[in-house]
Amino acid sequence: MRRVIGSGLRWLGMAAWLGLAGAFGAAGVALAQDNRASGGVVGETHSSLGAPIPWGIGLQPAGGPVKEAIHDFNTLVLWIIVVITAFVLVLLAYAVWRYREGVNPTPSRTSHNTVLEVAWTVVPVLILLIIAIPSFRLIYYQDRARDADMTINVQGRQWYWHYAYPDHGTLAFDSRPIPDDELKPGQIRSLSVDEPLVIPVGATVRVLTTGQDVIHSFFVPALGVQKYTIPGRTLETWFRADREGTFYGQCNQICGTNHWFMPIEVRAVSPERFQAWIEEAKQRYAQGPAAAPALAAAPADPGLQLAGSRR
Ligand SMILES: [Cu+2]
Repeated sequence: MRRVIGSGLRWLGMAAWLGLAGAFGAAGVALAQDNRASGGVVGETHSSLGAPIPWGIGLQPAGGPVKEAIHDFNTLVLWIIVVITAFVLVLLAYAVWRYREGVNPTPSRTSHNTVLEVAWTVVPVLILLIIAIPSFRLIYYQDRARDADMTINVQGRQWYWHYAYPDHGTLAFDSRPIPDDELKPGQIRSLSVDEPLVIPVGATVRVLTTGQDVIHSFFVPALGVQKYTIPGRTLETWFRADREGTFYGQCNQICGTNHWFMPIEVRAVSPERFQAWIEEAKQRYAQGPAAAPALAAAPADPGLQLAGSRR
């Protein structure tokens, strides 16, 4: 009788674990769908596409081709993980059930099986190959823009961002977050900035990053861009926004006390609006000969000069 109760309890325990796993899985899928749905709606308003949302799970909606490629790769790996996890779960459940003490009192003492051992070595190698090939392809895709329409220099500084548009003369400016008590409706705390990075929709933007003091990292999830900004070095990457919208990001390299003070706001606008902004920005940021140009004003930074000279 005790044995029956014991085995019953064990089964109950296992059923509970399976139930819990199923519930978590279902919740995860539901939240992922919820996330996608709200991303779509937000995207239509053009106000906060490419921003984190409450209870968001999964990747932010793609704002351009680099992020789409990341989504594809993420989906591939996710499904491989799902299949492996399900396979192991089924195998485990079967072994527990089939070889339980009640039906299998004398266990087999087999310790080697050549076919099995070769299989469980070769199959994981094949799985890694299936992951590695698109992974490398993605890394090289993100690496640099083959035919860039424009270049933006991004410099991480303690603690704000400095952006320069070398294709438009000396146009350069700093970008800082908006204080909590000055936020206007539609602006996001700790993400909205006073001077966003503005880009034209559909343009392939080459991004050259450097750091002025310590290592920062330029990270805009919805555009699929993440690059260190390292003092004395110029790194290259690129992005393109395929639709108008605002894409938020943050410095995601712990860079000091005010690390949180480095949000990124990228605004993708129509080419006409971009031209208008360029003209207006040139006026607004026009500085006296003493203060400008920004590139010449930073002789201690060979990285940025190199970036400027690459035009
Ligand atoms: Cu930083």
